[in-house]
Amino acid sequence: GQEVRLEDYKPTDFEIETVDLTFRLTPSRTIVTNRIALRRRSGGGNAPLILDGDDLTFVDLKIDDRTADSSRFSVSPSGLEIRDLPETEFFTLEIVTEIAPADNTKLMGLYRSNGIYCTQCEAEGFRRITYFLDRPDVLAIYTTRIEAPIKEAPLLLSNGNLKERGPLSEGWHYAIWHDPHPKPSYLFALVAGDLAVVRDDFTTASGKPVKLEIYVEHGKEARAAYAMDALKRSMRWDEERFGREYDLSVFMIVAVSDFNMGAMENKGLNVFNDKYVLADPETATDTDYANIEAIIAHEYFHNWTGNRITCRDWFQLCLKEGLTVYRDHEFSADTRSRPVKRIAEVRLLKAHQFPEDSGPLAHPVRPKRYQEINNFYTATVYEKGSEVVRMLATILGAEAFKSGLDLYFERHDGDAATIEDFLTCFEDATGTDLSQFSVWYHQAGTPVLTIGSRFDASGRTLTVDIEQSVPPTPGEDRKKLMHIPLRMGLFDPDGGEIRMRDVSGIDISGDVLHITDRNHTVVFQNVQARPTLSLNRSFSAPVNIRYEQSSSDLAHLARYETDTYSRWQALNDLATRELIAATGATLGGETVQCSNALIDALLSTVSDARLEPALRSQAITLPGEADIAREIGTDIDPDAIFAARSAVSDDIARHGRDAFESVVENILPGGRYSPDAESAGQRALYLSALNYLTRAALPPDALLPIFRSADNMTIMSGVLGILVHRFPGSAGAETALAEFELRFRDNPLVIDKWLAIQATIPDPGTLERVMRLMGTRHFSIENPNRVRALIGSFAAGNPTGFNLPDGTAYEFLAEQIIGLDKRNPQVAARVLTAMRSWKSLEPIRRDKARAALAVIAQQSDLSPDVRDITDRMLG
Ligand code: BAL
Ligand code: ZN
Repeated sequence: GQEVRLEDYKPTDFEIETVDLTFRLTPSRTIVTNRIALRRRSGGGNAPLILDGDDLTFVDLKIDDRTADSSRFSVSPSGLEIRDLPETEFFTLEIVTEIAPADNTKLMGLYRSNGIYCTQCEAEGFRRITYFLDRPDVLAIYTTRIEAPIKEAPLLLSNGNLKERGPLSEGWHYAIWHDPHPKPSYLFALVAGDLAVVRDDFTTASGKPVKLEIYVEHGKEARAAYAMDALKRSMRWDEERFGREYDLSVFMIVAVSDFNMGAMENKGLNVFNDKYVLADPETATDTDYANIEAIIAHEYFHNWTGNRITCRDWFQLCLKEGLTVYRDHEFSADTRSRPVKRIAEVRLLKAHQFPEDSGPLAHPVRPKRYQEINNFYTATVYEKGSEVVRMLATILGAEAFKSGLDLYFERHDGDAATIEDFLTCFEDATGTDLSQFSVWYHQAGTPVLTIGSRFDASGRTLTVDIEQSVPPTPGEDRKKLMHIPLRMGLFDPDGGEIRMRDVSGIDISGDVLHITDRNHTVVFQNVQARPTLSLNRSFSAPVNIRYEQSSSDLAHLARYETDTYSRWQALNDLATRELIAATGATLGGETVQCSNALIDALLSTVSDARLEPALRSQAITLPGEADIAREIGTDIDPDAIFAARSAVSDDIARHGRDAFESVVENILPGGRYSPDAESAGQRALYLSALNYLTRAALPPDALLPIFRSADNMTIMSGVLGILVHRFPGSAGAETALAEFELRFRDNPLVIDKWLAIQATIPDPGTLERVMRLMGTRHFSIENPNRVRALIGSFAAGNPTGFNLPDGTAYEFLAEQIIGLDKRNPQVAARVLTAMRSWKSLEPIRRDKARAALAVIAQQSDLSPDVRDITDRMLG
């Protein structure tokens, strides 16, 4: 592929004002007629018009309604160049192409999912439907006519409002949709097929009625109720919190079973992976419910941050994604528990974005180069992009942040904007210079703050020295200084919080230190006794903190911090330190023991009934094996980490048996299942405690009856996971797996859980199990959810089972990626990123990993997607 560079951006010579599409749908031969009205920009000269295409069969071209002479254009499956265009300012083109939705295995463009015609156009799928200026800064008004056999496709949907529908001859019918809002091609959508609908109504704050419609497969209507509820709450919240109202008379969501992404925010017609729509207590877990709520909200919020204001080019992807993730995080925080949500966000950020930022795939939140844009829908663009917006709110304060965002909505409504446009709004609204802050968008790598502190008892001063640095990342050796908002707290020996203004050797409002220089020294005065520092409270900046802090100081914070997130952070830091030491001990052949400081801190938290159960569950959930690996950083031996973590867990379980038993006996909510955050937290705590008990007293036999009597999927799959992971291959585990399969064999979304649980068994035999499962009727290489559940979970979520020292699992993955790449490059490239941290493995595994990646790289016919990932990983 050709590298695309930010600095080469140039507006188009032509604008497209209107697009009139006609689809005549049949599975293997769909005819698309695309009539576009163009306007020549002044200064364009008589440059040719070059339209993007991908895998298209050209049928016909008319210019101003006259068939074009073949000398005036050149056509290939990947482009249409038209020369000698009319010299008038306005002219029309009518382009006819033929496509085959049934053969479209890439799931980009127009394809078939379970007999349903559907589209996915972001980022560059529209060019697989027709020749077009397929880029986000070309905004046009679309009218879409769909024709199909009534029997096969009684339902015909596209963006905007339905204008007309009626019968045609020979059992066909048509519908015409019109979207009054100018939009880029990536927001185009079409759905046709036979689906059931769930309806509801919404009245906007200014009194406009909106019809809400969720389309699902027949018989699944009841499972859309929670999604509908989440949609209505999202719409209300966006009005109340951000003043954003919906702008069409209908909002539609369609659930399909084959989808590369989670969901897609097409204007007025969101298309969703059915995993993020369908839920009921028997088949969905608490996590599924929370994900549905968050993703419904995310796609809905895109209507303003993404659709009304879109991106000038794909380098600006974070403009819509980072901001929209921030908005959906805030929605969940307002709707559920803010500290619990924050802990989950940081855990996710550290698990996915930090490794990306410290490995071969590191890139800035706004990249400057790409080979394949599909590979930039990353944790950095999304999650770090959201953290950057959060820091902006921290630096400016809530009021000023809101005024900047209001200005952005007002100034750029209808625009294809840039990150510079976005930041300028905050500068203009608040008079703040954000030039240094903007480095967060332009520079890759996780900053490090190295911190030292000295307490002078006689002078009663506390001196804190802070140094910032950013490790080098691919292509960026020298790093610029950043503006890092560091929230900080001080606690006295009795656990009381020292107010910053009472020790005001410095000018500080609230508890935020603004680190802008390489070295920063703060002197606090009138400090009576050596205080304990709490750093990066509420995770105010996505940085790594290097600060030597004693275990007793961490335990002190775990007990007294008033910022609940930071309380958890202290416990987690304490546990991480212990687990790193335990890994070292394991490698040195020593026995592993857990310190009393950690055990006491964990057990007093788990038993503290004043804390919400979700928080107590988060507290006793030790850092995962991948978290420990990330903190160790180099020469990773996953087996040693697993052994160390197991030994520490055993120790905690022995000491905490009474506490865990008491939780298991008392915590579960009574009555009918409800997915609310509080009940979900109780179930999470129950499962965490039960997991520990299997290390202390509970034999595998005791788990089977709990599994069998579960009346909701959270407990059922949770107990199944504990049983299967703790006692792999045991009779109880295999019986439970068989019973689960029998009960849910016709529900693929539930079977995905069954596949994922087995793919993540920490056992050398799991590779063989995964291979065996691939041969069953439950697996299909054609369905992205199945691939992610089985192969994706194995590669990304099973550190010991996947990182076999003999490299056989790497070879297996390479073979799967090569095969999958021929069908669906986007999913293949995504699954392959599981190996992004291969360079931090110990030498034996590292060599095997490199060899497997080299096998992929040697293929001559790789997609640009997999080629790009492989090249960067090996680079
Ligand atoms: N725009 C792609 C899916 C999402 O982020 O909403
Ligand atoms: Zn998004």
